[in-house]
Amino acid sequence: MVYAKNRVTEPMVRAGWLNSPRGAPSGVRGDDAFVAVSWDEALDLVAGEVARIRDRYGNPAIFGGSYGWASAGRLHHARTLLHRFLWAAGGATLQTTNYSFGAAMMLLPHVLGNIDAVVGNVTEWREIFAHTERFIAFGGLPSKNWKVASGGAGLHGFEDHAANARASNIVFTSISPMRDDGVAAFGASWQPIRPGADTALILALAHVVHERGAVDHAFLERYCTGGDRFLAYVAGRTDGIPKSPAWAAPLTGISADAIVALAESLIGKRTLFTASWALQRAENGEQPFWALIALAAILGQLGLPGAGIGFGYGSINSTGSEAFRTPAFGMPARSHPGDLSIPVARVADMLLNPGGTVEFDGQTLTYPDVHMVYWAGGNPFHHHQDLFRLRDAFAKPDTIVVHEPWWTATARHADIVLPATTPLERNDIGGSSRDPFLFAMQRAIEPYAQARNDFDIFGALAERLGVREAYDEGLDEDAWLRRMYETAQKRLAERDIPTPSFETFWNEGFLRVPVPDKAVTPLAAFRADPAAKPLATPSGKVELYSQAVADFGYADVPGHPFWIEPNEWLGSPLAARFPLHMVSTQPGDKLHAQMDGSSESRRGKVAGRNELWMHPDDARARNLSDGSVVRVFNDRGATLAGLRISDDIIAGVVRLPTGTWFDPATNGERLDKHGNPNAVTQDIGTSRLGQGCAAQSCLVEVAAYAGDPPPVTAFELPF
Ligand SMILES: Nc1nc2c(c(=O)[nH]1)N[C@H]1C(S)=C(S)[C@@H](COP(=O)(O)OP(=O)(O)OC[C@H]3O[C@@H](n4cnc5c(=O)[nH]c(N)nc54)[C@H](O)[C@@H]3O)O[C@H]1N2
Ligand SMILES: Nc1nc2c(c(=O)[nH]1)N[C@H]1C(S)=C(S)[C@@H](COP(=O)(O)OP(=O)(O)OC[C@H]3O[C@@H](n4cnc5c(=O)[nH]c(N)nc54)[C@H](O)[C@@H]3O)O[C@H]1N2
Ligand SMILES: [Mo]
Repeated sequence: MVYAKNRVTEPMVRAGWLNSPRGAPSGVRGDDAFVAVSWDEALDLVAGEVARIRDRYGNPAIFGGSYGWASAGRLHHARTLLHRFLWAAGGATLQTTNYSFGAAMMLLPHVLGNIDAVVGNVTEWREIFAHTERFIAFGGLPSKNWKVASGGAGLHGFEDHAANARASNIVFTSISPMRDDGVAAFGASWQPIRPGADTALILALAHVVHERGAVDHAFLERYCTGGDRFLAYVAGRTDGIPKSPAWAAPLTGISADAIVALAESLIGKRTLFTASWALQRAENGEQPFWALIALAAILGQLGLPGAGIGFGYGSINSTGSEAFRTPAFGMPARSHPGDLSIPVARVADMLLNPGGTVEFDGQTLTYPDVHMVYWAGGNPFHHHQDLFRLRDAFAKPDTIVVHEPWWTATARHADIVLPATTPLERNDIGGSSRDPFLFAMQRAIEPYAQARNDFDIFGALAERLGVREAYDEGLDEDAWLRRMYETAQKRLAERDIPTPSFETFWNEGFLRVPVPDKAVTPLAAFRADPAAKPLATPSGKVELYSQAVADFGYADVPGHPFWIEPNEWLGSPLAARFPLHMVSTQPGDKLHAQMDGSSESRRGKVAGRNELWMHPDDARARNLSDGSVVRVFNDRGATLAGLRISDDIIAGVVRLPTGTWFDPATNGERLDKHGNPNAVTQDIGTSRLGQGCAAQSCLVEVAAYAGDPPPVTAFELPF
């Protein structure tokens, strides 16, 4: 991929933009020629636009949110560097929360006082194997997700944990529309469920626990607010609808008997509940997480070793690993106190509605009038929802700048594309806090063609704007790497962990943080003494009823866990026209859309396109054959995928992973030729509270593609 023909080899400027006066209409983005310019000319153009927009419209008119993972190395983390540069240049509009668990990030502080339950500070596997009797995984435990951690994964625990699980007496249950390989590896049983229906199931489980007289009232009294209100709702006393197994059965597609049996199997057992982050990347995604906390609470499980709640065991590497607290820090990102941050997934709304407002966790934010978009280290034309709407949004700003190693769809929708290096072309340090390794990422080759490090590109821009000192403090790559390492040494020394010299670390290639002696049991201190160790919620307790949330007055997030039907799911009227629920999971063979053009990623394609999983009954009903090209569509657009027929997915649900490079037709049709799920997903927030990415709530229909499908051009050069 370093030498791929679709590398960006030199600074490129869109012809329409280059030939128009700055700020004037400049033709169509995403379908225009590009012209090569020298680095000096490119840097002058970018610095000139930052200065022009800032002086004419103010810093908020520059959008530098730039969501995306970029690369593992912590120094050359493009998004961080962009934020530092824009901070030095006076500020910008940014993005807050993330696509991964944005809804949980806003909800959990109201319920548990912080976001520990979702960022990995959860029950460790060693505690699970010592204490747990029931492990209930909403969304399963797919091994593919364990390959990945932001900052890099060094310790891969899936096989060990799975082997320990099979050898243990713990009963593992996966509740998911899909069977995944973790089900077999962990010896789990698979309970299929309709997507988007988890809250109904959880409420029904609570109903059975309540009916059986198994509610731990002493726990609710001492540690929670609102236990009574929640139980009154579950019993149907507030709305006349008991959330019984019979009520949940048609919503979830699970028989009432199976719900009763599952609930009874939990009573009196040390139970750990988890949900994959995917559950909350959906309309009302806050609710299944809040409801699961409530279920763990009424069973009295929070704060016990091996029990309670922890999100994301099936979502990312090192959830449940020991608390290594590996200090992997790059250059600190900076922002000004006045910089507005929009909820991350509201980017298209912002561009399309300058001066419009958005409700967000009790606040009302006003969208700025953005004239310049700057992206480095992310691929919104892969990651955002309803990409044809994003394309409309990207038509609006005066100027769009992108740094990329490759000609992604985002680069193609920019005006100025600057060629960035890959990790093989620079020195860096990688690592992440729940993984024991800090690793030296040594440069293997010289920068390819005219590629430059983001670090140096921003340095040159900062120089032109007279703010270089603020940006890099006069330090070069080597000096920053040494400073990062010294910071890590200091943090580890505070914990009496000795470290080798920088030279030794660099030559050996890694440093390994030892396993902490004792596991940390989440909420144990609170459970031991709630008065002395209150939670950081208004009541100091677990809030099963939140007055703060209720006071927001949001119908889509009432004051306690609530079943709210999504607009798009198999139970909605729209299912008459689009009868299949599409889930878009993380891809198994890559990190998001990175290096989709590589041979490894292409090997996984079906008919040269992203793979669509479909149940045999659904394929038969549509006369579709395995390996054929199909059209996945709804009112927002269409995308072409390759069909894979499988009974690892339930009927009525299809799966189209993320990670495929968006390849829109150039004739104006809302058609993606390559199978990116975001050609058809909805661009809505999870709720007014979280405003997270709601990609999983999406109905589609699938049909055979009649005639010769158009060729995929995503990996070709756009000129
Ligand atoms: N439908 C649907 N959509 C989703 C999701 C879903 O579940 N369903 N999941 C969402 C989630 S959780 C996430 S995290 C996002 C992921 O979305 P992104 O994080 O945007 O995806 P990546 O493909 O990792 O994008 C990183 C880009 O940075 C580039 N890059 C790598 N290294 C460097 C570098 O050093 N410098 C520069 N300048 N560029 C570099 C890569 O080539 C790549 O194009 O997708 C979201 N989108
Ligand atoms: N290989 C690989 N691993 C990755 C990534 C990658 O790009 N590649 N990306 C990483 C990132 S950034 C993130 S945020 C995490 C995301 O981690 P997750 O959000 O956990 O990952 P997904 O694969 O989207 O979904 C996990 C499971 O949830 C199930 N699911 C979907 N909808 C529902 C539902 O409504 N109910 C129930 N019960 N189950 C449902 C799906 O069947 C799927 O098996 O993955 C990380 N891991
Ligand atoms: Mo993510």
